[in-house]
Amino acid sequence: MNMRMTFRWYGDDDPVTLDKIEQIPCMDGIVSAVYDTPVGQVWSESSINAIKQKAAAHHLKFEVVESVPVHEDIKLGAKGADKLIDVYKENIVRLGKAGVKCVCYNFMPVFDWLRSELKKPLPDGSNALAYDHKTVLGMNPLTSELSLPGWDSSYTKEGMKELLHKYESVDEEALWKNLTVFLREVVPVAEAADVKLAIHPDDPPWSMFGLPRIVTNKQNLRRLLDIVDSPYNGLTLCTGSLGSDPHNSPADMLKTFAGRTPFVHLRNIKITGDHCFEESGHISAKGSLDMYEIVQTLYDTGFDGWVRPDHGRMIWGETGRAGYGLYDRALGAMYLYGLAEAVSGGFKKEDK
Ligand code: DNO
Repeated sequence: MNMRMTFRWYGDDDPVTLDKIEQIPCMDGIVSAVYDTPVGQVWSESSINAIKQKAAAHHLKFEVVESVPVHEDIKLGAKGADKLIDVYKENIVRLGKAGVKCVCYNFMPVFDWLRSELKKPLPDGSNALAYDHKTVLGMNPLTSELSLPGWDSSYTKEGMKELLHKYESVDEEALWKNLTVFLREVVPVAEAADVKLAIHPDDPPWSMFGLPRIVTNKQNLRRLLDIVDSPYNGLTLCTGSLGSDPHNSPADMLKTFAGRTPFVHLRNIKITGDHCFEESGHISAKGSLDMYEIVQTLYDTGFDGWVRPDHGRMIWGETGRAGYGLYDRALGAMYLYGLAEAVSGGFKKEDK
């Protein structure tokens, strides 16, 4: 197994700085993105290279981008989508030139990941992200004051209304069609640029606000990978996103889609009811997923790619970007690294 441990870094505005990330013992690199350019525009080579240089100054690689966002007009199959797909291709080419090897993206209409609570108090005095389906069903996306990292904060109320209206005519099959167009265009460019595309599942993996969601279960992941049968059309297997539906087994998916999964988000969730969960830290004992089994599967299938700890709780009084503090993610990284060391039969000096 060649499991490279990475850590998400949100750029210069991130309170979790690179010098801190560097001190987490197992870190190979950062996962980041260009944040100074609106969705649908070409990323400047200088912005891309600046991330690479800043990471290198802290002995960290920059091989994974999360995310190159897909413009809504591509997901909608709207007029002008072809031009936006060309921009996407150009970004892949530029990233490949700068040494990026994997690009994570998602195909969720309008919203990226969604939670009903950003700071749910846990019994130990920490707090975590949580999702309660009833609460979400009661939310009005036009007036919601929730703001999450990953959401496009540039929506105005009017813009959001218009966008939701446009999706009224896009059902699941239409979304599949638009994803097919996108993949058939972009995957050959990714192959030539030696950049693995890795789609992130829908989080949570069910539909809400009447919007279609299709990257949700094993059957649909298979369908997606078959659209273009290439290792460059791959998955970001997010154990927490898929695992919040008890019908999904992340370990089984890792086994089934071995060789097509360049990037894995290793996070746990605790299912607290029907379509309800909280993010209780990484270790198996605190959540519903068996993280040992998951890392064991990576080992058994000869995983060769990048992983990262994902959302952490806020502990030790830390404040900051919900889910993306330093402390609990660092604990998660060490735990995962420990599991990997154990399943692979112990640390070998040549692994250093
Ligand atoms: C949330 C993240 C997502 C993810 C995107 C990928 O914490 O896992 O925002 O980055 O969905 O495009």
